[in-house]
Amino acid sequence: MRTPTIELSVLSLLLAPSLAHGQATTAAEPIDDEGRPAPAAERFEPRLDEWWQDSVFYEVFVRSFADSTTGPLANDGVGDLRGLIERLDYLNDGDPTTDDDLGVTALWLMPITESPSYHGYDTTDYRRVEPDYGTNEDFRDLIKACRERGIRVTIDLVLNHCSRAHPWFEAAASGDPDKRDWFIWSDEDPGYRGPWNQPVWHRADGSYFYGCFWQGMPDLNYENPDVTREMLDVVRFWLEDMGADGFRMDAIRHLIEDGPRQDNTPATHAWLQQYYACVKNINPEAFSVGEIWAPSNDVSRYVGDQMDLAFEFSLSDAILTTVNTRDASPLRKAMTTVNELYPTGMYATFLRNHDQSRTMHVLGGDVEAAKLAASIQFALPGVPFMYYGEEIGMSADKPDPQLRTPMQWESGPNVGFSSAEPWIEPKADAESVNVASESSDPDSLLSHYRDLIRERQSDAALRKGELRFLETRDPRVLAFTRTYRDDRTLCLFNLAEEPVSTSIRTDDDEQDDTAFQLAPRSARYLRSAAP
Ligand SMILES: [Ca+2]
Ligand SMILES: [Ca+2]
Ligand SMILES: [Ca+2]
Repeated sequence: MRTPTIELSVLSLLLAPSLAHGQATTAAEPIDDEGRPAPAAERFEPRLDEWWQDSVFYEVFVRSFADSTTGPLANDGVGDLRGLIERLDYLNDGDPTTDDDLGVTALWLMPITESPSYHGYDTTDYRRVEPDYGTNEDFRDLIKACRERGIRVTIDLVLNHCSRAHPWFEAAASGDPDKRDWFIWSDEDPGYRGPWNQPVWHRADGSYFYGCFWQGMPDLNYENPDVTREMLDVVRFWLEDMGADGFRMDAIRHLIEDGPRQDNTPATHAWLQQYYACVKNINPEAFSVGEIWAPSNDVSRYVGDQMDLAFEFSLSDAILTTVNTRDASPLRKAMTTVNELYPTGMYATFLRNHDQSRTMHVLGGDVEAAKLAASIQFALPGVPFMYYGEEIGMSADKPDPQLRTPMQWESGPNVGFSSAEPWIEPKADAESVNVASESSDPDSLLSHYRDLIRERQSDAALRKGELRFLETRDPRVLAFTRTYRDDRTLCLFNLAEEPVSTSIRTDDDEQDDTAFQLAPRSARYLRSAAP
């Protein structure tokens, strides 16, 4: 095994005061036999007072959210930061007395830095806003507008790889000795393939470079302290100079390879521990959520000293499976595992993201099923994330660009997204599935999401409470309590398409079951004082 070459001396200026902060280092951590940190529940207590524990996040693909109506990028069929600012009142108008806004309190912007691709996951400049989206000044204006509404802003940070057209890689490929070792080279083709059997070694002029995802995205070499120093300064730049509140960390299980072992390596965990200390030293309130698309047992090892939260992919699949099969057991099984591996709430819940078929597609176009899935997600522990358009029930399947089509603001050819022809054709269901028609309909999915978000934001037990499953003796009924200090909320879900009568022992101290009548495909949150 190669030794991690992250040199503390390189980072010492950035890191030194973080030891006083208390989150940076833990001596003598439990380590598994592969040299990895133990799951977070074995190492950390819950941190329920952090701001993200009270947040609802909304994932925005800027290119498809809203085209601006004034300014240099207006009406060109491409979404931009000014367009997003114009639509912020839809997300949260900052006025607690109105309830016709969605009520989200934080954004995750998919990559916004300069890139030759439509999606932006291959940047050519880590410090410059993509010109299609605006300028760095536009980003600062977005931050200001969001602050006024109580919205935090996190951005996608893609550390693992950049664009093959990045000047760093072009210099490296041409043999520039300053940049050659910023990437990973081999004179011969090492011959092995990647974690999903993809080719990872790509030919460039007489040698081979490593690119985990594809030949257009070379991996950066995080065993080179110059790369580490540069990228930690990128982190500092976005937090300090640009005013971002944190990062959604793309593909972090792939950061540092150990030959053919290419994910979840001990060196990756060690690097991220240094990253985390650096971030908290810059700003103790700065936030990191990790994308580790892997089983819960692997994901949980990143939380607490590398990431604040990580996306719980297994749990998201289990929510949708439970709704589709009308059977509570997949969700119970996944959530029991999650409870064992993470401190309460230290993961991110979601239904689908920009890489996955949309929820409405997975649920066969059933609006009541989509409401139920959202009701389950917002009743679970963990910080909820939602992907743009999910709240109105946009439906889409792969390929990826179809998952990222224009936000459907209204009916009509350009769906209210732009006055010009959009960069990609909007989905045909925009005629009926759109913000304008659902806003005024109290039975719409959008109204349901607005209510759910307000319910959660007004109930500390739903946000922070420990979860305990209740026995229902009926697989069609999902029941659990959430308890936080003196508050308890009983959450009941009828997964079936017919009314269900059920009796549930809501507390061990009680002598008798309580009878409940549950409407078809329904959710109920019942608040009480903790016993
Ligand atoms: Ca535009
Ligand atoms: Ca409001
Ligand atoms: Ca890598």
